[in-house]
Amino acid sequence: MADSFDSTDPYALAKRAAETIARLSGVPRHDIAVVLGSGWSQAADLIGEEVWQAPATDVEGFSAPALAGHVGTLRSIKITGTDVHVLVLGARTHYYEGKGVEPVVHGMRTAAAAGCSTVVLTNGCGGLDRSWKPGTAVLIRDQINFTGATPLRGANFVDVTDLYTPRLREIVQRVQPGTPEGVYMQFSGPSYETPAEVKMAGVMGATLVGMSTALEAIAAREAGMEILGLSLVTNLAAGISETPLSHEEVIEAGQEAAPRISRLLAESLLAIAKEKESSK
Ligand code: 8IG
Repeated sequence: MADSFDSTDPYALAKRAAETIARLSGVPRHDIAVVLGSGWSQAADLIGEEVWQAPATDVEGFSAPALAGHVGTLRSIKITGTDVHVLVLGARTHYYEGKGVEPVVHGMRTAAAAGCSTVVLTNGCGGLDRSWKPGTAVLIRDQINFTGATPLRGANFVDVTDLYTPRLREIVQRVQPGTPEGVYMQFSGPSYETPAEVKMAGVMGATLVGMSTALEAIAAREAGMEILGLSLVTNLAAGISETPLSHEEVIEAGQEAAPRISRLLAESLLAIAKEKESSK
């Protein structure tokens, strides 16, 4: 793809990406965007009927990961029994890849340009609450952007008071009553936190720590979308548990939780879709 963020208006690039998705998928407008983070990828199979899929690199502005790894897949899925079309972003560009903030939020701007009024952001992260065993799904109630970066340019005073839409959290609470809620703090990574940093995060009011989501949420709100955030706690944050963090632990917790959280996400999407249809 010849396009690069150096020479291009990121909003214009997103608009062209959305036009490409509409042309390739044959779906003129999408309604809900879903970003599948660590542990959540199986959910794509439960959402509905797949209309289209392609490697993200077929669409303007979506780059391959910095390091070797699989390219993310873009999917268009029609939620069963509804006329609601979901744009599934199967991988994200992380801030720690060092490409700057615009590639990180390109999916959000593309989703908005594709017609989406709602985005569901999922991730895998560390938890500060000991009662959240690895494998626990937590609703994001609020966030702390601790990256020092922002996707906004200039004097653009976006209101983020209710960044994670209360009504969408209520829908998930009806699907799975008693779902815990937390405050997500995005670190730049790619190292995990030190125990001292986790302690700091707790003092600041965070209960979840990770390396994604917060910058995307800001860009999503700027683009006018309402946001649902779902975190999979794959590990207790450093220093909260007695044992050091291991990547294997993270992968294992994700695999164990996958069927359960995939159902939670699919059922929540169906409930959101039905609400959308009844308010049309
Ligand atoms: I999965 O404990 C996962 N991602 N920053 N800290 C941070 N990111 C994470 C963690 C964690 N676990």
